[in-house]
Parts: sequence; structure tokens; C-alpha cells
Amino acid sequence: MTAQAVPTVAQAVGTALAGLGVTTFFGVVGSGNFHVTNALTAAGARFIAARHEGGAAVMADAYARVSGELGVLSVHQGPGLTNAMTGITEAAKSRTPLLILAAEATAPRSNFHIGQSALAEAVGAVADRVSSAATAPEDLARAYHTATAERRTVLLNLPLDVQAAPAPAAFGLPARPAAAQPTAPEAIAALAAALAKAKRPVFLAGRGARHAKKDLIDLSERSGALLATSAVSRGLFRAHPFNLDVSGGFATPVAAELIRDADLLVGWGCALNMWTLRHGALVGEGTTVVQVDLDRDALGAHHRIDLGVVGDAAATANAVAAELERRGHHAPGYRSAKVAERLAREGRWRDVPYQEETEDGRIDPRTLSAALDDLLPAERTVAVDSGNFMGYPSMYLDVPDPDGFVFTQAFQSIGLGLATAVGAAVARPDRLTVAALGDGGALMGISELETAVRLGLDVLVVVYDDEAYGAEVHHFGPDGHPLDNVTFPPADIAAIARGFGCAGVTIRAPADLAPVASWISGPRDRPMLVDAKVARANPSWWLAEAFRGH
Ligand SMILES: Cc1ncc(C[n+]2csc(CCOP(=O)(O)OP(=O)(O)O)c2C)c(N)n1
Ligand SMILES: [Mg+2]
Repeated sequence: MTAQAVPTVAQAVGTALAGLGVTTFFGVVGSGNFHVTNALTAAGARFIAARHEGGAAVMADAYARVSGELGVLSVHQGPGLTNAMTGITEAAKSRTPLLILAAEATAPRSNFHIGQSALAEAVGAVADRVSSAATAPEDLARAYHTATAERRTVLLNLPLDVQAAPAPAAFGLPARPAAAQPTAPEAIAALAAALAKAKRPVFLAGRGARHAKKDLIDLSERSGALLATSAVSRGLFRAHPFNLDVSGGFATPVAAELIRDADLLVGWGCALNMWTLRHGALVGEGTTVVQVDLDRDALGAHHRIDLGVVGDAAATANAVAAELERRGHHAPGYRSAKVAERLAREGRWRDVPYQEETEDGRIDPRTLSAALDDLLPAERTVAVDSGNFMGYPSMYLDVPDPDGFVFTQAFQSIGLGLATAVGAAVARPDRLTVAALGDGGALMGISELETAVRLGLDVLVVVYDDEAYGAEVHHFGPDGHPLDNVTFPPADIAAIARGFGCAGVTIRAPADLAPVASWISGPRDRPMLVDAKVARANPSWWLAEAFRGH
């Protein structure tokens, strides 16, 4: 096709998005999103062609989480969107700024026609539309603004007839987001008073505090607080002597004990949900609970709180620190030499002794994870799928910072881990990305292995292979239910990976890891998949906790 003198709406939307700073986007191309995708590419953005829209959506989500940029997804009308729905749901629940460019067949008799807006709204995404050529600039600006300023997942429907129409001349920039409201002075004073009174304060930093590391450390030093994170912010306080690491099901015994014994818990941009607080079991009876969040509706939504503060984590922490300084408050709080020493000795899962599981021809998943932790470079990204296995990589693999840990678990879907790793690896090509998967999740999302190979990504896929939906086996097995529908014959996943062009090895014992070590040492010119046949007699210890939520 020759270039048109007047661009179509599809072309203008693509070009305008590049002008708004979109550098990288993901999708699967069909006729309906062909032109918008090409226009965005022609304007300089990099298009990552996934093999399934489910993978593309998750990649865009993971890319946004790791890069801090807006995630952008491009899909065909109808099935292109339905295929992407699980990833879109995960993004919407995680408040990932994500813009979905979806072609739309508006004619009700079209075989591609479905209620796309209703579908998006049903999963918590925002539905919007480029409803005419004349309104295209403002429609795009509005959708872009909602996605970025409100951190929402936005479906931007692009009706086929509107896409084909000539575009109006000017595509302007969206309105600048309003500056955040300052935290109320009474709330600052109340939180400062609570901290001044506390003997054993603990900070729990969530996704909304990932930008506030320095501010929270400064305030914790003044008030003697210990530092913990929710799972999605793992790595924020890495290497700090008073870092408890993750609060919740993945917490070490010493961290769980210290959190339970706190007299003040302050959640910073943290939902304080059942995972982070172990269904409330990590909150002592007399513990005062404070929650700081930008979103008023988040306050007390999951757990009772004694004080709710509407505000940005960093700005609030700084204002509270200034108030404590004004009061002359500077206390050791929870920070004793004894606590520091305990954390140095038992603060990592790797320091916690365990009884090796011996099962013929199978490796203990903890032993596997610890050995990998030793082999992997420090500059790494860990992406974790869902399942019984998920705690092993989440607890035994160190991560450099929160961008190094990508946990697409808000919808608790299995099968997202590999695409998560692809999106993260595109965002951070300087780091080796580890995709930690169960055999169930691996085989569900396996088509994106081709994407990883084609893109030459620096990815190590580790499959914790128990030849079962282990989560279900351990959930129902103890009650004597039949397990035939959740157990599978052995699959040679390493051979499958080799078929995709990866290096592939099967691991049954620590000694089998030698090829992994040599792959890691370079040149890593293709991804490697490790099919680890893991011991499976016992459920993971966090699983029983998770089942309480179902
Ligand atoms: C899309 C989806 N389907 C089904 C489930 C229910 N489910 C939760 S864990 C699990 C088993 C996962 O198996 P695998 O990936 O091998 O991990 P394992 O539990 O064996 O460690 C299933 C089927 C789910 N969470 N998401
Ligand atoms: Mg399994």
C-alpha cells in the first residue's frame, strides 16, 4: 500500500502515541489493528509480537511494572481481545497503567462483534472509545490520561469504520495530571504522635511506596522502625540491617515473629490484605494499625485500621519526619543490637534449616532454589507464576530491588509467569531474567517461549516440575479425594524447549546443575529451560495459609 496524503485515524492514533512517549508495545496483529500498529512502529516504537494475546497482555503489564512507563497492548477485534482478558484482569487489579488499543467491530451482525466495553468493565478496566474522526484527538488524550494519571488499565476501542476515516489535523497532548493534594496536617500530627509513642514500630511498604525508599528509611531511622514490604515490593529495603523482607506468607519465622510483636504497624501504599497480614495473624492483639494511601477508598478496605492517612507515601513520610524532628523525637524503637543480630543470622530463608526431602530421582525445591541463587548473577529479575511451587523462588532467590521481582499474582492465575518474564526482560535487557514456573503454568503459557527465542532474550526458565497441579493435589489429597484429574504423566519439558530453540536440561539432583552454571557463564545466546523434577511428597508451608482464602 502506498502512503496516503491524509493519514487515517488509525495512523494518526499510532503516530500520536509515539509522540506521547510510547517506546515499546506488545500485541498480536490482525487486520483490525494492523494499521495502528504499523503507524506506531513507523513513528519509532518497538513492537513486540507475542504468540498469544494472553501473553502479549501480560508482557505489556510486566513491562509497565518494571520500566515505570505506560504499558501498551495492540489487539485484533473480538477474539484478539477475549484472548487477552486474563492478562488485562491481572493488570486492572494491579492498577497497572496500561492502554489497550483494540480494534472494534461495531456492526452487531459482524461475527467479530462482542460487547467489548462491557467485557473490559466486568474485569475492572476502564472502557473508552475513539468514537469519531473529529473527536479522535481528545478521545486518545482522555484514555492516555486515565491510564497514566489514574494508574488504570484502559481499553481504547478503535471502531473499524472510524479507524479508516481521514484524521483531523491536530492531535494535541493530554492535560497534565493535577498535582497530588498535600497530606492533611492533622493526619501528619496523628501519625507522628503514634510513632513517638511506639516502642516497636514496623513499616510495611507496598506498591504505592516503591518510589519512597529513601523517605521511609529516613523516617524509620528517626523512629526506630523495622522495614518490611508486601510481596510486590520485595527488594525495596534489600541489604538494610533492619530489613525484614516480605511480610505475609513468605515471611521468615523471625520476620513473622517481629511483625507480630510490633506495637505499631504502618502500611505505606500497601493494601494490608490477607496475604500481607496472613489473614490478620501477623497483627498482634493490641497493635495499632495505620495506613497511608493516596486512595481514600483503600483505607481500611482489607483490615481494621486505627488511623487512615490520605497522602503520598514519600511526601507523608517526609512531613512526619519533619514533625518528629520539630518535637525532638529520635528513638531507637525496635532497633536493638539483638534484633540486628537475629536478622543477620536468620533473616533470609536460606538461613533457616530444613530437612532435605529425599525422593528418588527428584530434587528438593528448596535445595534447587538455593543452588540457583548461588549460580545466578546479582543483577537479575525474578518473575514468578502461580502454584504450590511459587514460594520457593520468591523466598530463596535474592533480588536487587523491586524492579527485580515481578509478581503478576493479583488475579492468582496460573500461566502468566513466562510472559511476565518476557515483558520484564524487554524492559531490563541488562539483567538476566528468571521465569519460575510450575509444570502446569509452563505448559499453559509455553507458546511465548518462541517469543523469548526470537527476541534473543536473556531468560532462564525454571520449571518446578511435580507432574501435577500440585496446589490441587495438596489441597484435596489429604482428604482422600481422587487426584486423577490433577496429576499428569511425565512430560519432557526440556525437549519441548529445545524444539523452540532453547537450551534445555532436566535436573534431578544438584549435580545436574553443571550445564546451568556453564550456560550462565555465557554467552547466553539463547534462553535456557531447566526442567527440574522436584520432590513432591509435601505441600509448601505457605499453601495451607493461602487455602484459607478460598
Ligand atoms: C488460569 C487458572 N486455572 C486454574 C487455576 C487453579 N490452579 C491454581 S494452582 C494450580 C496448579 C498449578 O500447577 P503448576 O503450575 O504445575 O504448579 P504446582 O501447583 O504444581 O506447583 C491450578 C490449576 C488458576 N489459578 N488459574
Ligand atoms: Mg506442578
